[in-house]
Amino acid sequence: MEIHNANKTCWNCPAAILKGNVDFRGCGQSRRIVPKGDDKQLMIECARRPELGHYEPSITFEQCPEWRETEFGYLLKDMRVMILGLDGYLGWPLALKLGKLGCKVSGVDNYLRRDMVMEKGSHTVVPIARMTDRLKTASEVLGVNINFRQMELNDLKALREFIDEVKPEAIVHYAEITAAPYSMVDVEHAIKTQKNNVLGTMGLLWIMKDIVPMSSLLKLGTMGEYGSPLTGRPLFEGMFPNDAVLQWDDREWSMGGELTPRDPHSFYHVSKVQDTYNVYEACKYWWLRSYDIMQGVIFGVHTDEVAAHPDLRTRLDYDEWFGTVVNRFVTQSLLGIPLTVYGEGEQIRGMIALEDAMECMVRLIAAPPEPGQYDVVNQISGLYKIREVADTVAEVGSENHGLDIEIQRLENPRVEAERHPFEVVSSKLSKEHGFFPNVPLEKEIDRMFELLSEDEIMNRIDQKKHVIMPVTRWSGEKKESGVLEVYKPGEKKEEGYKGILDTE
Ligand code: USQ
Repeated sequence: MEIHNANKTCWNCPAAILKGNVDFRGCGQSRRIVPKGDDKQLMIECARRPELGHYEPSITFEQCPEWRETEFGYLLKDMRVMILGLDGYLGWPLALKLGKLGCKVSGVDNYLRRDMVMEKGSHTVVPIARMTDRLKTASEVLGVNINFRQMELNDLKALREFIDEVKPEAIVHYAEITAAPYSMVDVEHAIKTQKNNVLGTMGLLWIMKDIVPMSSLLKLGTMGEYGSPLTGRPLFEGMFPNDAVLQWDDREWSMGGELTPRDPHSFYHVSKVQDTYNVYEACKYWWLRSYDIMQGVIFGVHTDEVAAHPDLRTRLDYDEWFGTVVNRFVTQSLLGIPLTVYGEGEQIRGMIALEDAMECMVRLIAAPPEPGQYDVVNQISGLYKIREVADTVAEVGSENHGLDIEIQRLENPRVEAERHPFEVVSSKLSKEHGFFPNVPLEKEIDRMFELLSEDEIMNRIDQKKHVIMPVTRWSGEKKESGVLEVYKPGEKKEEGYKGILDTE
């Protein structure tokens, strides 16, 4: 089978030097790439192979000796990848995975996530080592050496210096506050979230423009940018397809290539929408290149690398602010707390296991967008109703781990549609990047039960169990949600509509 990125060329390669040869013009989705001077051809130079001089950017990854074959496609040899937010739930496993694949990994973090979870009186239930120990163990156990610097993303001077020193060929931007409920606590938390996320990304874009305009930016967005629109219109991958037409007022209006409407469901999700526009504009003005990755709700604890040693594990949160729904339900099961389904539980979300999400990221890093290209992928592997997730966690917990689990429906602390159409298009990862999900929900839930049942972790889950019941309401009130109903898994009849995931 042909490797998915074999035919990409220098045009996609971050080592290609375009400056001086090419004039870029861009407006919206219409782009013109014009050779400079009298030349009729586009010519480039290669930062990695200066001996080639000026040449046409037509060498494919398959032909180029700087790209080598891996299980995730061709990957640039010793590719310099910088991860912003390297200490986080996703940043750490990705750093290890890329390091194992031979990338030169660097990264920054200011430990904000550790601080915020502590501020809310909680802790990660999977204990994580201090950064110095993490780095030491990564080197000793996996042979992965990471160039880490503690840094605020908003310290533009320090960030600029580090990026200038490393000259990353890809930058993964995970350095954002990730939590919808945290952003809804009060005005301070809302402002902190938007300031950190929106301004952090803005600063990064300007620095990339000045120092590494050819580097590809992998920016973590969220499926929650689209929300769950009641019109039921498909959730395309960021933009309307070229042939999309709006029929209105007896006329047809072409929508092709326009960004699709966003309908975020918290001030956190709004910050991601603002990032989207800023990244989109930067690609347009400065010919930066970016994947905006609309990731669904992530869950799980496993990748081969984090499982290699206890000091390499990644964090797992279960509190109402930072714990995502599957992770919360598994810890609740272990504590004997009925699983906290908000509202009707008919909300549908796209989800993806940690291990699968990491594979997607590697595949995207291996296939950079073209100069000026702002591309969006919807990164999910399945659609689930929240009630269905609760049933699945309860089933795996009782069948494989002997637990007796109940489910409780709570007054929904959020303002969100509890019953809605949900039709998601997620075809680029499979069609263009060769990704097919490997980790079903049940499998990862089972692995979570295995790991979280360890004595030390059970103690940690028990220690902070007061952070489980939600008290942050989107209305601004502070009170615990009342219980609407308690039931046994499988007792409630499955309603008809399931959501549609279009991967073709
Ligand atoms: N939910 C429950 N019970 C719980 C927790 C959540 O019913 O105990 C429901 C929520 O009401 C919501 C759904 O589960 O309808 C998902 O909630 P979540 O807390 O797992 O996820 P969310 O707040 O949407 O945010 C998470 C991540 C965020 C990411 C997003 C992807 O924290 O960083 O952007 O998932 S998405 O949901 O697709 O927007």
